[in-house]
Amino acid sequence: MSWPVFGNSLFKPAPTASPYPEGIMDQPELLAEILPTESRGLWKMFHHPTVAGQRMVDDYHGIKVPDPYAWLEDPNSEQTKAFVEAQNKLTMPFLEKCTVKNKLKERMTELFDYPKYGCPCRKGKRYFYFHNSGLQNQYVLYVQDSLDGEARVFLDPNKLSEDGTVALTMLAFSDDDEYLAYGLSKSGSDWITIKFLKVEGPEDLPDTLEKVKFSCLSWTHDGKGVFYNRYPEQDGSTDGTETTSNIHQKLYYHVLGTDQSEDILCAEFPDNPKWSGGAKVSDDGRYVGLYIRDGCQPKNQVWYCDLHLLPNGITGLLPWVKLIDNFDAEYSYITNEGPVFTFRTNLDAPRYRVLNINLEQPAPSQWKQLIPQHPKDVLDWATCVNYKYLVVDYLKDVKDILQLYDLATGTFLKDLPLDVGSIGGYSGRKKNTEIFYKFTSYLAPGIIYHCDLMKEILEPKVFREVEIKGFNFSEYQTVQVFYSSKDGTKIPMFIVHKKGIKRDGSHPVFLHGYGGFNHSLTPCYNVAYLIFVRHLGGILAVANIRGGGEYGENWYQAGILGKKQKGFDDFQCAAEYLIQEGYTCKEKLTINGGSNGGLLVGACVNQRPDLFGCAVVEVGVMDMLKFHKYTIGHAWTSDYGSSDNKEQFDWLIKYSPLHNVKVPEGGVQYPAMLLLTADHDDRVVPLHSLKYIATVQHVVGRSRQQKNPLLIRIDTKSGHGAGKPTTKVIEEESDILAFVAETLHLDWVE
Ligand code: X98
Repeated sequence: MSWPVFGNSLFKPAPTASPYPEGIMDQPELLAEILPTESRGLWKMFHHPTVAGQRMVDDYHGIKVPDPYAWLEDPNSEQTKAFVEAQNKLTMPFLEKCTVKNKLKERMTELFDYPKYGCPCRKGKRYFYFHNSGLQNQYVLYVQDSLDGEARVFLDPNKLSEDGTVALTMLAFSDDDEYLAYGLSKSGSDWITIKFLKVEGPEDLPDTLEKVKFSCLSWTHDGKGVFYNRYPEQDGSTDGTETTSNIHQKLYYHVLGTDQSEDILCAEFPDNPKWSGGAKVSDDGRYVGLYIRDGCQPKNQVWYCDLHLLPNGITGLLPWVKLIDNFDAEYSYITNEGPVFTFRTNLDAPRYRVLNINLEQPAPSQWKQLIPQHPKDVLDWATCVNYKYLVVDYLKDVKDILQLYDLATGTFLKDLPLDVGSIGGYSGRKKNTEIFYKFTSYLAPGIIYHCDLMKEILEPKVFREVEIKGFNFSEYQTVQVFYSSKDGTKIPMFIVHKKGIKRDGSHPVFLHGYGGFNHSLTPCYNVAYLIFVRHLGGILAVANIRGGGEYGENWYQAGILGKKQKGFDDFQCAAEYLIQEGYTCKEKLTINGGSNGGLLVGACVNQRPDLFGCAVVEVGVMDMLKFHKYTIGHAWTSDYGSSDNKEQFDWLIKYSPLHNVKVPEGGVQYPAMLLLTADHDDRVVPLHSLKYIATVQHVVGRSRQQKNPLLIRIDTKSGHGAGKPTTKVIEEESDILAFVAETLHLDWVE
């Protein structure tokens, strides 16, 4: 039996020697001819390369599903390399020749060039903070002896590569603040190398830890060493270009001054290869907690070990005590007072609450609630400061609220002032008497507040405010609307636009979404969004669709697994709302998302090609039948399910972007599409985008009605997004907006 969506039309005759893109690869001179020679309009004569499919068919529960571009799953094959080259040879000149590309890049560079600061963090007698002077590829770590003292460069990742592709991705100071362990990632990969510094000096230490990924980094308070996670040796490369599944992660302890080969294995889960367990040494240094995850769901087990009960220190697998030995709920460590541990949990509380568990009376009946679940708002995070306070962040209709509570009693003490937007940074530790927090929003690059908790009157003061020259924020506004989705559910959406616009359906809209993994899209500053609004006369819309964490676990559960379509409906209804309300028309509407949001955009294009003028898919998950086979993809089955299960296969095949590409009826075109991926994306491996573009170009691109371009941009020395150097961000964002402007015929507004 074959799945009805697939006829044999996907197959071309099986290639004899090489399944290269035909035509283009055989006749390089043709390439010059088919590329646009003038900037606007000529792309309508554009031909996508035809790519040979192979007669690969997979069998899922008795259902035959063709996979003609399975050969693109090998990143190292000559065929795949040739495919990537051929696609880039089409896309890059197209993007270069877009009318407004140069203006976009120039303005993007100008607006990125402002001093950016992270929150200072007190470490012993010093303060540390991240700072980017404007266009530096990576933030630099600075140190100062007092808040108004001279700032000195402490660690500058820009010195570690010519092109800024080495990024500092994690930091952990020892309890006495004498040592620093830090993680470096190359070319955007999730793989990390951990290095060490003596803070005084600073002085580089020889210790180097490799094969580290998805790791904790936590010092024992004796300063002897750190807990971290690593994966076993694997065949082939370990640089982020491989697709090998990440399983059997283990927890190790590294003693400073020793070789990694001597590291002590502290926890492993041989019967549960997908589990991952990060360790955290408690605030008082007495215990080490093991927080075990199975996938990406907001649920974990909690094991612990009393380090005082190890007469010879850490010498092998730790004698773990299982405090929580099931995945019924999530327990995030906040702090502990002796054996009384304070957790943020969603146990019987989909909007989360704070709970005390005494290790000496661990039965659930003995657990004590410290802060109850809020009737509406989501308790997003909580942390301890000045020994006696809890700083608690709530999400209220997708905006952050910051409050202070008493740790001993759970009593509410006061609100910490915050404008309408998000917390874009926080620092403060139990043993510190002060906190810093950063406010950000679509029209606010960042205000850092400082609050000394030793003062009688707790009054946060503005510590640093960023000023952007040459942009008048007062001409713009952000509104939040609540529109109805297909089933009547009200969905929040932020809309950012110039004040006083007429709702005459004429404005270009850039509609962004994510909708998964309990992740909330709260308002934050984004230069590219601003440029779209200011110089392309556009409107930014961010829809907080189901599957995200915006209203807690219920909102998340309402848009995952068998209900994934709900999030797609929400997004399509956002588009319809924006059209109905006169913000835009479908010809001027771009949809965009990355990662799980790329899946969202891919699924929506297949389902409603008529509704959008342009679609930009960044690092998307496009093959829903095979995603779990590559790198950390197995962890996403908690959101998606897996094609290995018949019922879940039935959900996935219905919306998988790769498996639902078809020529629309009634002369409708696919919107102009730009896909983006990168060679070191080991979070969502590039094969998703490569197979999808091959399919969409073959099935849709060859149809007579399809005039809109269907392109892919494949970057090098780049990954899923984290640690991307500023140069690459500017180039990529300019390319995206150039593509949108070119394909939707948007003029530059001076
Ligand atoms: C992930 O895949 C998260 C990946 N990941 C981590 C870390 N730990 C993990 C433990 C188990 C499984 C995955 C883990 O990043 C981690 C630990 C310590 C420090 C830093 C990281 N995510 C999903 C993703 O990237 C959604 C958000 C997180 N996706 C890509 C989902 C679909 C597309």
